[in-house]
Amino acid sequence: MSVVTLNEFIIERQADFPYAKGELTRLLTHIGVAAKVVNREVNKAGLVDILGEAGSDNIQGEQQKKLDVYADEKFISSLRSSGECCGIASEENENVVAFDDELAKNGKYIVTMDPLDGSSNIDVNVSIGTIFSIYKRISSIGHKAKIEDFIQEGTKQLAAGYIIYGSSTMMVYTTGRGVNGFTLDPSIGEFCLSHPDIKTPVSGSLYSINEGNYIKFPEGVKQYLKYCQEIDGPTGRPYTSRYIGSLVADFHRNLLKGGIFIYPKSAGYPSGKLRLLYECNPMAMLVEQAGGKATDGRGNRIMDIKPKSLHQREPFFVGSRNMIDKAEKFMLKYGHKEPKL
Ligand code: P6P
Repeated sequence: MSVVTLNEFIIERQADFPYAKGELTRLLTHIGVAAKVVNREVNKAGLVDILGEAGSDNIQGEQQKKLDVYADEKFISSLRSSGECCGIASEENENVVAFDDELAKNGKYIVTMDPLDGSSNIDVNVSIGTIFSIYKRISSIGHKAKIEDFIQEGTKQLAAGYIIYGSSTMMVYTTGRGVNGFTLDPSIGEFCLSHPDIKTPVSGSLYSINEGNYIKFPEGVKQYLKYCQEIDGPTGRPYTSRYIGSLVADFHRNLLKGGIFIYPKSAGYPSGKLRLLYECNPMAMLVEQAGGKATDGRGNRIMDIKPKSLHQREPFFVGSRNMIDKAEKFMLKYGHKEPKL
């Protein structure tokens, strides 16, 4: 079977976007380049620990950057040089990064991203990831990006995706015409199409949630967990609990195998923990394109939520359609309010 590289695939699909005239193509290509650079450093992370803690000087005497700061800088510089992106909202930066060079100010797109999600897992060699969304800017071209360019509903996303730095490194993305996965072949330094047209099973038998927070969960979540753990062979229960604590890794496994991931609001996180703009919305676009569902546990579609701020958190229920519907029924019946502890 002939290998299709990410760049070949993006160009082949460019025809889907006649209006984009190759701009979206260039953006996605630059994201792919930055992903390869970050992948190289993530794979060396263990060595850095041997040679010195992050934040100290490495053997070249250079100041060793924390990997998430490093990833943030790499993606920002790659997107800036694409000439298509006028600004970035990143988990690593309190405010938007609005580019002020002429080339970038003429960019028609903005990117929201978590450059290295789950980075606390690096020093224990657990999979981590980069998550991104691409939107058309609202403010006028030729000027610096403005906050209104970034606080758009998830339904306005033109593209969304993630890179998972795991047992292999993959880039999974959608431009609204299905979901495709590409595995990095280190021998040629290219992402190659390995998972064409990903569809997530309508039902699954995996549930992913941090059960350590059980006492802080709303009653609806507690009752749904009991449902998952009951013995009922015909429905495949008890389900299997699988929780890595790295969103990209938990999401990727459930996307391929079927399952539900829940980070609900709780007494500890009254609005949930995950960020709407650069964690929930991109994953919501991907899962819907793959036939799944993403809600806030109160019957609201994640992508319909109008953001109020850059780093806004939302409760997050994402995965196989039938499992989300069942969880929402428990939330409706038993309540989604977090307990007062
Ligand atoms: P907890 C990682 O810090 C992260 O942002 C997501 O990748 C992950 O799903 C979640 O937090 C894990 O949170 O509270 O279970 O450790």
